[in-house]
Amino acid sequence: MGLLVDGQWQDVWYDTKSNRGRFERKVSQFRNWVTPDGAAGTTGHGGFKAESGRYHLYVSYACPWAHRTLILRKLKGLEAHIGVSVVHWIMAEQGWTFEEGPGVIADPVNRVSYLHEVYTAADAHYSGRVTVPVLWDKKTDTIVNNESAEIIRMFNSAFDLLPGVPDLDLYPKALRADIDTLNERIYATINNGVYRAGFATSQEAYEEAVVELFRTLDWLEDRLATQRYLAGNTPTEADWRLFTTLVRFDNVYVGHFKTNLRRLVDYPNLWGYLRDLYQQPGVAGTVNMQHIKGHYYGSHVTINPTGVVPVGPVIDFNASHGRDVLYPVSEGLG
Ligand SMILES: N[C@@H](CCC(=O)N[C@@H](CS)C(=O)NCC(=O)O)C(=O)O
Repeated sequence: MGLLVDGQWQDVWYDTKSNRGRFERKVSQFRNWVTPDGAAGTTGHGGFKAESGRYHLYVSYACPWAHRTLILRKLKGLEAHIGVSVVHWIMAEQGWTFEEGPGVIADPVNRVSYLHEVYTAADAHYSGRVTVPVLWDKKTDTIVNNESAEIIRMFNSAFDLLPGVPDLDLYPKALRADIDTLNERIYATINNGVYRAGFATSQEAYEEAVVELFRTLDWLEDRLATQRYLAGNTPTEADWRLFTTLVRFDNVYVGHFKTNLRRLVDYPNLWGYLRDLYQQPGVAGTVNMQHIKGHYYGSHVTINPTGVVPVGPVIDFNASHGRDVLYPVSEGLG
């Protein structure tokens, strides 16, 4: 676990001391966009045209942010157009590596052993954290973007003209304001909230994060009593962003990050909703619980010094969810 300083790798843990025990996530630095014609996107410069086989995605199955990009890649039929490499679940002295192991997919593009070498290949003087996901451009040999929220937006629409890409819009114009509002609260209190709880090194910082986290879960539990998905009757980007945290909740966060006021299975609506999303075609294949549990319990030595990974809990994501009562699929299609 570490970071790059002027292109040199240093093995250091997160600094929470300077901020009264609070974990603060740093802003991602590569912010260019792939667009249908190569024009500049929301941030950064242009020059990154959507072309089949041009881009490569680096992910960890363990990471909830990277997991979003894998789901969008799957749902948008981009597997044939964008290659993928998967790091080993243990993030140790050298950060993310491509050490051999079940589920690990080595790097056929830069042929590196460590993810930090991908960052220095893009910028020999890079300073900052070495995070997944990373979207790499094989044509100009650089990182296009390392911010999951932006990568999923590109996947949602930039590649729509390529063959086999389904007509599926997870960020439809009419729902954008709603999705943005949901994302904002869910990011701060749930997606990043579990990390704020788990990485806190003061009681006060931990409790603050846990209270906000469960307040939002309670709010969502009510919302999902009358509607099948967060923004209505079909899943949108907001659902997939929430999903990757929820699917890790009982298996990891409740124990490892101490977010244990309630388990997810104690929320009937959220739990049914999670199973509903898990059972959508293609999604279960993006969930690798061995990498997920192995990563958190095995890599965060400040939290779990023994690295022992718990055996349970027993959770059946395939149990029937009953959510179609709220909005049957047939109605959606008809
Ligand atoms: N804002 C980034 C966050 C990505 C991120 O923090 N990924 C974690 C894994 S879950 C990581 O690679 N951490 C390595 C580190 O912080 O050194 C995004 O959403 O893409």
